[in-house]
Amino acid sequence: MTIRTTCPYCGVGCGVLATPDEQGGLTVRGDPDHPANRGRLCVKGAALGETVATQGRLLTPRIDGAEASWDRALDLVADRFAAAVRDHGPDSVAMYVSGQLLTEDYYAANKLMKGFIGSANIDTNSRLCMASSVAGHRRAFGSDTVPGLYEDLELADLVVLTGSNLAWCHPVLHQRLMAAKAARPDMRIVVIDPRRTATCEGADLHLAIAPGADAHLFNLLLCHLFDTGRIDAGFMPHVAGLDVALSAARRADPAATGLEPCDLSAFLEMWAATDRVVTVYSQGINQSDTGTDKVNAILNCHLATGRIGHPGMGPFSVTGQPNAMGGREVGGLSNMLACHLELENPDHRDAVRAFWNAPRMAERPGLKAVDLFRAVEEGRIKALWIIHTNPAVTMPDADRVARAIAACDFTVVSEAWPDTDTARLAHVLLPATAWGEKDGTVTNSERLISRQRAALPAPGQARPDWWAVAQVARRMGFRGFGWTEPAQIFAEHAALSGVAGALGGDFDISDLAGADYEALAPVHWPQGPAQRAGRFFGTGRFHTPDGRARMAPVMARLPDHPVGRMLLNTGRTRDQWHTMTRTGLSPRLARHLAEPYLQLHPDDAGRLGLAAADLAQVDSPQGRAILRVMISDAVRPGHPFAPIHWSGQSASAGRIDALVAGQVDPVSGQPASKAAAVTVGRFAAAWHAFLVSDAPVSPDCAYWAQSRLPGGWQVEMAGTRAPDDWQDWARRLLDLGAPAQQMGDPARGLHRMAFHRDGRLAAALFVGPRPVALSRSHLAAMLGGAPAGALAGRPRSDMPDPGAIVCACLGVGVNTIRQAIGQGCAGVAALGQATGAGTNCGSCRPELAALLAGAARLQAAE
Ligand SMILES: Nc1nc2c(c(=O)[nH]1)N[C@H]1C(S)=C(S)[C@@H](COP(=O)(O)OP(=O)(O)OC[C@H]3O[C@@H](n4cnc5c(=O)[nH]c(N)nc54)[C@H](O)[C@@H]3O)O[C@H]1N2
Ligand SMILES: Nc1nc2c(c(=O)[nH]1)N[C@H]1C(S)=C(S)[C@@H](COP(=O)(O)OP(=O)(O)OC[C@H]3O[C@@H](n4cnc5c(=O)[nH]c(N)nc54)[C@H](O)[C@@H]3O)O[C@H]1N2
Ligand code: SF4
Ligand SMILES: [Mo]
Repeated sequence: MTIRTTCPYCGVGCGVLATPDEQGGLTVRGDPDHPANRGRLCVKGAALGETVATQGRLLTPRIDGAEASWDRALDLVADRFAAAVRDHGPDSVAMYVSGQLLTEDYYAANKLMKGFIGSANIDTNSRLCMASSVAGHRRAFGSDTVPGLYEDLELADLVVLTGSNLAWCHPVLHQRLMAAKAARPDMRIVVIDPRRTATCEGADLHLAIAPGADAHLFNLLLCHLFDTGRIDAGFMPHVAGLDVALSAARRADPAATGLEPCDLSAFLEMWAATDRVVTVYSQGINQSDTGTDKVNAILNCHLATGRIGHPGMGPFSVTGQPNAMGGREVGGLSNMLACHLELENPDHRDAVRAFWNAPRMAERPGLKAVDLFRAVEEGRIKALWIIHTNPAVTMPDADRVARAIAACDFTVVSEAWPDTDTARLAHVLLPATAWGEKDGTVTNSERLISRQRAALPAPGQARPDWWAVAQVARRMGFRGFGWTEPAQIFAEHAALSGVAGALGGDFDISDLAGADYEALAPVHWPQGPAQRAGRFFGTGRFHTPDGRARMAPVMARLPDHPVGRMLLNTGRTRDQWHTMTRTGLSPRLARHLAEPYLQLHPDDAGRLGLAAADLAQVDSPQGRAILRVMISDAVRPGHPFAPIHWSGQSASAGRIDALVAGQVDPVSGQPASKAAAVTVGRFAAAWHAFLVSDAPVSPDCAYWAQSRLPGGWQVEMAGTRAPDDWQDWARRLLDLGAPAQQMGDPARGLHRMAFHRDGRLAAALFVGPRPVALSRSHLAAMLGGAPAGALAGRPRSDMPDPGAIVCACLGVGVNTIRQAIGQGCAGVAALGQATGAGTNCGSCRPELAALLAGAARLQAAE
C-alpha cells in the first residue's frame, strides 16, 4: 500500500508517496498531487528509502548506558524534573527542542513547560535558524507572519535571493523558479552572496557582497526608492516610520558593500523599477549579530513600496527545517506563548491559562539557546531534556556546549540513534520513532500544513516524541496530557488557535479542529475571504495596535573582523542534512562531497602555502578544526567557507561550530554563525592515508573522516607521527589477518595493502607522505568484488575513470561530464542525454551548468 506523507528535510515540504517493500524498506517518489512539489523530489528526498533501516537505531530506553524499561525511564525523568522544580524552582529545568519536531510533539513540549512546569525555559534550534526573521517580522508587522506563497516566486518579474543558496537548500523550490524563468525568460534573478554558489548558475546577476553588508545594501535601496520617487504614497497610511528609517538609511555606505558601482546601481534600479519583486532571504541574513536589523532593512523596502501581500511580490523568509513554521505556530521559542500569542501580554497569558486549565503559567520569557546552555554550564539548570536536535555539534561554541551538557546533573535526550555526539552525553536516552514511522503534521515555508504518515511499524520500543512528553507530564501529576493519538493534540492546538484568533491574532486554524485528521489534505492557512488568496497584508492591515506596519530604523554595521584573522563562512552542502545522522546512512548521498572541507580563495591559499587537497588547521579562540583544502575563486579572499555537516561520528575534527563564538543578535538572540574569526594554517601531517573497508573502523589518528559506500565505508586519514609497522597498524585498525597483496616503497613512506575475505576485496589501504591521489570512485566500486588490480588504485587505462561524482542519482562523475562537454554537449539537457546526469531528481543541474560555463570560459580564454 502506498502512503501519502511529507519529506522530513527542508522547509519546502514536498509531498512523498512511500511504498513499503517486503524487507522493511520503503520506495519513495514525489507526490504528483502535493502543491509544494507536484511530483518532484530533490536528491535527499529521493534517497529517503536508504535511511529507514532499523539497524543501528536506538530501540530501547537507556539509563546511564544500560537498557531500561520505559516505565523506569519515564519515572526517573518525571522524578528528577519534579525534584528540581521543587528544590530549585521552575526555572531550574529546561528543554531544548527542534524545528524538526512534528507540530503535535512541539505542542506537547511547549504546553508542559509553559503551562504546567511554569517556566519558559524551552528553546529550540530555530533560535539558530529563524529567530531573526521572527523578530524582524514582529517588529515590522506586529506578528510573526510570512506574507507570501511559493507561487509568488513564479509570478515575480524579479526574484532577489539574498543569503540563500536555494539550489542546494530548497532544491525543489529552486527548480520551480528555474521552470518559471524558462517559461518567461524576461524574469530576472539576482543572487546576493559573498560566495558564488550553485544558485548563481541560474541567475542574471550575482552580487558578491562583502560579508555582512546586506543592511548597507538594502538601506541604500531604501534611499534610492525615495530619491527616485518610488515610495508608494497610497500605501503610506498603512505604514509608520518612513522618516526615521530613511534617516538611518542615509548613513549607509556604498563602499561597505564591496560591490562595483555599476553592479550596485544596476541592482538598485532593477529593484526600484520592478513592481513584482520578491526578496527571498535565509541564513546569510538571519545568522548574524545584526540579523534582525538586516531582516528589517529588507522589509522596509517592501513596505515603502507597498510590494507585499500581492501576487508576485513580497519579502519571503524561507524556513529551513520541515516544521520550522509549525514550531512558530505552537510558540516553540522561549519568548513566545502559543499560536503566535505573546508571553509578555497578560491577556494572552490568561486566555491560554484558561484554555489549558494551566496550574502554573510561565510569566516571562525563558532563556534563549546560547544563554540556556550557559545556564547549564553554570549549574543553574538541574535537569535538561533535549529532543530531536544535536547541540553538541550545531550550537556555536560547540565544545563548550558539549562540556556543559556532560556536566549537567541530569540530561535526557530523545533520539532515534544512540551514538550522536549529544546522545553520548545523556543520562537517559529515550528511543523516538523516526520519519516513516510517525504520524503528525508539519507546516512548510508557505504556511501549508501537511500530514506526515507512518508507512512502517515502530521498531523495537521506539515511541513518538509527543508520547514521551505526555507520559512524563502525567507522571509529574499534570492533567491535560491524556492524549492517545496525535489527532487529539492537533484538534486541541487548532482549537487554541481559535482563542488566539478571537484576540486578533493571524494564526487561526480553528476550522480544522474537527477535520478528518487521517484524510487531511495539504491545507494553507489563512483560509477565508478576508485574506486575499492566502496572502497577508495586501489590504494594508497589520497586527500592530493601530493596524499600521512599522519601518524600523536600521543602522547598518559590518561584522567585527579582528586583525590578522579570516572570517569563516559556514553553511550547507547539496546532499547532506545537518549532522548527517540520516543522510549519512545513504551511500548515494555520500558520493557528492565525502569529506569536511575548507573552500579557500587562491590568493589565501598561495599566501598560506596551501595546495589543493592539503589539510588545513583552522583555529579560533573557541576551538579547532582540520579540513581538506579546496581552492576556489568562488569565495572571496579572506572569507573561506566550510560545511556544517561533520560531527564527532563522521570526522575527528570536522565540527565547524567548535570554531564559532556564541555571539548573538541582541534582539533575536540568534548566533552569528556565518562569520567566525579564525586563523588558517597547515596541518603538519607526517602521513596521509585512504582506506576502503567493508566494515566500519575507529581510526586512532589526528585526522580522519569517514563516509558510506554501497558495500562499506571510505576513510581519509592523516597523522603527525608514522607508526613503526604499517602492516601491524593496518591489521589492528581493520581487525583482519595479513594483507593478501601489498606493495610500496617504505623509504619514501609509501604503502599499499589489500585485504581479502572469501576471495573478495574486504579492504584496501593506501599510505603516502602526501595527500593520496587515486580514483576514489573506482576503489569504492571495487570493494566487495574481485580483488585483482586493487593496489593500482585507478581503473586500467582502457577503462574510463568517472572522477568525483556530480550526479548522485546516476553516479555520473566530473570526468565523464567534462568529456561529454568536450564532445560537443552544449547544454544541461544535452549533457543529460549523453550521460544521464541531471535526468533524475535534477539537484545537480546547477553544477552541470557551472561545468558548462567553466568550459565556455576556458574556451573563450584560449
Ligand atoms: N542540503 C541541505 N538543505 C538544507 C539543509 C541542510 O542541512 N542541507 N538545512 C535546512 C535548514 S535547517 C536551513 S536553515 C536552510 C538554510 O538554507 P540557506 O540559508 O540557503 O543555506 P546556508 O548554506 O546556511 O547559507 C546560505 C548562504 O548564505 C551565504 N552568506 C554568508 N554570509 C552572508 C552575508 O553576509 N550576506 C549574504 N547575502 N549571504 C551570506 C552563504 O555563503 C551561503 O551560500 O537549509 C535547509 N535545507
Ligand atoms: N556554524 C553553523 N552552525 C549552524 C548552522 C549554520 O549554518 N552554521 N545552522 C543552524 C541551523 S539553521 C540549524 S536548523 C541547526 C540544525 O542543527 P541540529 O538540529 O542540531 O541538527 P540535526 O542533525 O538535524 O539534529 C537532529 C537530531 O535529531 C535526531 N532525530 C532524527 N529523527 C528524530 C525523531 O523523530 N525524534 C527525535 N527525538 N530525534 C530524531 C537526529 O538523529 C539528529 O541527531 O544547526 C545550526 N547550526
Ligand atoms: S526540496 Fe528536497 S529536502 Fe526539501 S522537502 Fe523537497 S525533497 Fe525534501
Ligand atoms: Mo535551520
